[in-house]
Amino acid sequence: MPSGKVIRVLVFGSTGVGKTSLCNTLTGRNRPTNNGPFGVTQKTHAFAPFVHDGRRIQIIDTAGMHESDGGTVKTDEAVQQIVELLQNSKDGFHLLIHVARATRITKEQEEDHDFFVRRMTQSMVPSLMVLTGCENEEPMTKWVDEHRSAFNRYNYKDLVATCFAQGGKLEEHYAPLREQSREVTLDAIVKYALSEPYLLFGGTTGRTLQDALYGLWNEFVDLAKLPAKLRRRSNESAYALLKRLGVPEKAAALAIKHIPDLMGEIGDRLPFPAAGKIMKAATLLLLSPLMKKKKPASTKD
Ligand SMILES: Nc1nc2c(ncn2[C@@H]2O[C@H](COP(=O)(O)OP(=O)(O)O)[C@@H](O)[C@H]2O)c(=O)[nH]1
Ligand SMILES: [Mg+2]
Repeated sequence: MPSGKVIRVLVFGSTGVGKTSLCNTLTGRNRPTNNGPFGVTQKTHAFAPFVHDGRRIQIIDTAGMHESDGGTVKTDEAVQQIVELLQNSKDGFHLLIHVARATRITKEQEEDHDFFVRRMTQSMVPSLMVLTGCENEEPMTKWVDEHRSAFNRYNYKDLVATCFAQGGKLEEHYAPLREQSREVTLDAIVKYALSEPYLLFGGTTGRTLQDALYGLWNEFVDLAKLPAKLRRRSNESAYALLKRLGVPEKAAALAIKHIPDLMGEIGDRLPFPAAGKIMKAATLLLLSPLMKKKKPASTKD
C-alpha cells in the first residue's frame, strides 16, 4: 500500500515546451500534445494519481498562459483558464514544476515564474526547473551543468535535464531518454515536495477563492495580455468593475442578484472579442461571495 497523502504537483511553462509530454510520460497516459505553432487549446488537467516509490503523486497540467492565436490571445479561453486553474488549486500544492526548453531564458519564462512562484503561491511552494530538449547532449545534463549559474536567482530546488519527445524517426533514440527523464523527475518530485500542501485558499488560510482571484486578477490580465480595462482598480468592488466595463447600472445590479448567464449576454455587446464569456467567467467568480451569502437568506424557515 502506498503511504501518505497525495503529492500534488503543478506543471507550468510556455506553450510547446513539453509540459503535456512530461505529464504523459510521468503518468503513463496519452493526452494530446502540441505540434503546431499556436498549440492546441488545452486546459488545466488534473491527472489521476499514480504511485512512485511508495508515494502517491498527482500531476496537474496547465495551458501556457501566453497561448496565442496568430499573435492575439484568445481572451475568453485565457479567462476560463485562470478560473479552472484556481478551481484545480483547492487542495493546494506540494511542488511546482516549471518546464522550459534548454535554450536561453526568455521573457515569457520570467513572467511565468513570477506569476506561479511568487504571485500565485507566495514563494511558499518549492519549484523545480525541468529543461526539455536535452536529447542531443552527451550526457543529457551537459547543457544544464554549463548554464546552472544563470538560474541561480530563481531559487529552483534543482534543474533537471530531460527529453520527453516521442514518436517520429528518432523514437528509438527518445524512448530510453524518456524513461531516464521519468526517473530523475520523479525522484526530484519526491525529494523536494512539501510534506503538507500549501493552500492558496480554503482550509485554515482564512482566504476564499475570491480572495485568491482578487490577488491574482490584475497579474493575470497583464500576463495573458487581456484588455487593460479588465484590470481591477484597488478596492474596486465587483459591482464598480462591471459598471466601468460598460455594464449598465441596472444590469450590474441584477448581476449582483446572481445571474451570471445574463452577464454573459450583456458581455456579448461589449466592444471587444469574446467579452460575453469573459464576463460570465468573471462574474461567476467576482460575484460568488454574494451568491453564497444569498443562499442562507433565501432558505430561511
Ligand atoms: N525535441 C524535443 N521535443 C519535445 C520534448 N518534449 C516535448 N517535445 C515535443 O514538443 C511538442 C510540444 O509538446 P507538448 O508536450 O504538447 O508541450 P506543451 O504545450 O508545453 O504541453 C511536441 O511535438 C512534443 O513531442 C523534448 O524533450 N525534446
Ligand atoms: Mg500542453
